[in-house]
Amino acid sequence: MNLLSIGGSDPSSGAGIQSDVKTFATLNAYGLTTITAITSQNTSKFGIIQPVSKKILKTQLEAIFSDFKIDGIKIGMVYNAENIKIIYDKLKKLSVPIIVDPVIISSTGGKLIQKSAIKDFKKYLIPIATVITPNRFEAEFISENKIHSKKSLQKIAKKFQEMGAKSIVITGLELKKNIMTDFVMTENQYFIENKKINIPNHGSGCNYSASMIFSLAQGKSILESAKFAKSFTFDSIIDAQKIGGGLYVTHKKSDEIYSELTNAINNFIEIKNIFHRIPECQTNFVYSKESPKSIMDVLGISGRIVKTGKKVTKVGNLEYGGSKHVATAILTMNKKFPHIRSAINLKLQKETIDKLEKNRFIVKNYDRVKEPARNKIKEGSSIKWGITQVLRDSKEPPDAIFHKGDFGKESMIIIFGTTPNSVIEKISKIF
Ligand code: PXL
Repeated sequence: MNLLSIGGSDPSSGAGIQSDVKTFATLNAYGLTTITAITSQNTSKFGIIQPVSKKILKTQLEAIFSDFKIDGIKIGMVYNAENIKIIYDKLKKLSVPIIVDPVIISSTGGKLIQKSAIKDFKKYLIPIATVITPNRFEAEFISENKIHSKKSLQKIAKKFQEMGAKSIVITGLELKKNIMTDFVMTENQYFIENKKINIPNHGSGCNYSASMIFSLAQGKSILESAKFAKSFTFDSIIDAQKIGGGLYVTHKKSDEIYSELTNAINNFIEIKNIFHRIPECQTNFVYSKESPKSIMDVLGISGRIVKTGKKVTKVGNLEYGGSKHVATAILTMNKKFPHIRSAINLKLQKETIDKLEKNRFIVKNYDRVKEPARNKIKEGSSIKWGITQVLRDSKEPPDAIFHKGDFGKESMIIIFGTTPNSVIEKISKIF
């Protein structure tokens, strides 16, 4: 996925385009940038701003749009009216999600937009916004209204919609003590709440809009994307570091579960002739957090690993909650053997079982035909029932569990391991 950040350069990398590239990388998306202005600032002091020339802004955008397929765009600091018009001109005909983050003042007091540009900001940029993401101050400043009640929030959000923004998220509202609320207005209205974290920081606003464009570009709804962005930003403040002498710089650490599973999936796909092992219902590969509570703690592929002819590819993205069946298998296994956190489902073949046994792996099976009828009705409950049967008298975790199917149900084998790499190691011993 290619995401474009249009904004200012911040040499501390805490905010601006540098921060967005970090956010996109953490999310495993590719980040492209277009610089509107260069600032000199650090974590304690804001220096000066030099906007770029019209020509270099224009040609940066042309360079990007002539070469890359862009899946989503975030607009941050634009600084002046000239820049606004050029950006509008290059973006007005695009049909990708666009987040407009109306940055006005930096956390260290720098003025990130000229007063004279506000009019054009409203005229040109707000109408191209799929979502506009002001914080409380920015919402009040642009709408020229004060937030003092839920009613006034609705009024301001409506005002933004009248200016042309499709949706609005007003972030950072302390409507209740120690709770940070974001107000989301699409066709409907929502409040998203989370604990307040008292870490004065540099970067959280940029983290919010950058992570939200990632989610929108994946085809998620405004509400889902706002929830994702809130949680991402929460983590980025929790993980903030004191890099310099002033404010903490926010940055969400990369998710090791995500990177390890991504690598393992890539390795799996590369195994020679692996298409023979993909079942009709296709394959999922999952990796659970420690002590998972539900499938939402298990990372899996929202689509599947699919075969088309002799080619095997990953369809969909890695998401927590992305798998139901294989995730349920790992949840059931993990309950009894907490160190087992990864699994993959493959086509059941005699050759596979023979090879597993030859390598002295523990292979167990259950009979789906014996599943009580009332259990079968519940979607996804068979796998839980079957694995529970197998584990009832297992002292050690099985490396693989299979069943031979039932009327209309395909047979299947699931290989388990402590990590995706350990699953791949087992597979490489048998294929
Ligand atoms: O967080 C808003 C922001 C955006 N862009 C640049 C910034 C800041 C805040 O400091 O410096 C370049």
